Amino acid sequence: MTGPTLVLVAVPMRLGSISGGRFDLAPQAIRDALDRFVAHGPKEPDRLMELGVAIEDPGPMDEVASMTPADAFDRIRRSIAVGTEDMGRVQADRAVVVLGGDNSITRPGVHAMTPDAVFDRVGLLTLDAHHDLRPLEGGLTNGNPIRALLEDGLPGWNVVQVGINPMANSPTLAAAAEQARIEVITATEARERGTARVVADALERLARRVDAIYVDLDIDVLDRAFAPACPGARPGGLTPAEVQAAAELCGRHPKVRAIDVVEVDPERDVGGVTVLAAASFVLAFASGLAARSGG
Ligand SMILES: [Mn+2]
Repeated sequence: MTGPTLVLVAVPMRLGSISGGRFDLAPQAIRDALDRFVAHGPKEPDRLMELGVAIEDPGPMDEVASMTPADAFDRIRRSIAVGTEDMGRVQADRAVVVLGGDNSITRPGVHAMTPDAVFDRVGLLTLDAHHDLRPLEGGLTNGNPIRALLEDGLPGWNVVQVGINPMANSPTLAAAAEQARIEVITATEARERGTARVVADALERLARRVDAIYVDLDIDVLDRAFAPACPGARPGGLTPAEVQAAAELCGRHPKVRAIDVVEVDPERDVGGVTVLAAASFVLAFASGLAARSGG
């Protein structure tokens, strides 16, 4: 057997962003940054050295950069769904890393977990400073993918949000999360209880009632000191080491089919801090995936 496969789906979506920015540049920037880690060599771009994880890269969807979230929805949904499959069947030792792009891509990403838009057995873990529950009036944006998914039929109790910053979300949005019965764990709570423990528990709780888990990793879950390229990052967020541990646990879990890495604008980065952190999360996820083999 060939071992686990990581499928890198580049989604250079940018028009979903409320604040604007070059989120379309992030897939290539993160891809390039992978070469600056020893687990991934530039001479073997299709393999994560030593981990035994093969990389498949269907190539960027350049056209998405000039499309609205509504127009790009089906294109993105299909690419992620296909990435989870080998010869038309979903495989437990395959996982998709969706290289965003802005956070609006989480909606098609979650849709890719179910062929028929029935969400009872689909779980969503967000590592994000924000609820992303803004109103839908005015269209789909990076501020409302979770609101859109609830409207689409995703049960709120299938959603766990880790890393929420209470200073970065209005009380109205916090109330909306509570009303939808979304489980919310703030960055402070995660730090106190141990972020790795919190994420492991969340994955186990979700896995008891769903067949497929999608992870939304908004890099603004990091403290702003670690994520200058994320317009939404604020002081008080998680550290790169905490998010690496979380990403590895996600990669390890057999029900996690896809993780997106979103909200990085490389033009705002300082010293490569954010892009390198994002690349390290891809590698942490891959090393978790490597541990799935033989399962
Ligand atoms: Mn977000």
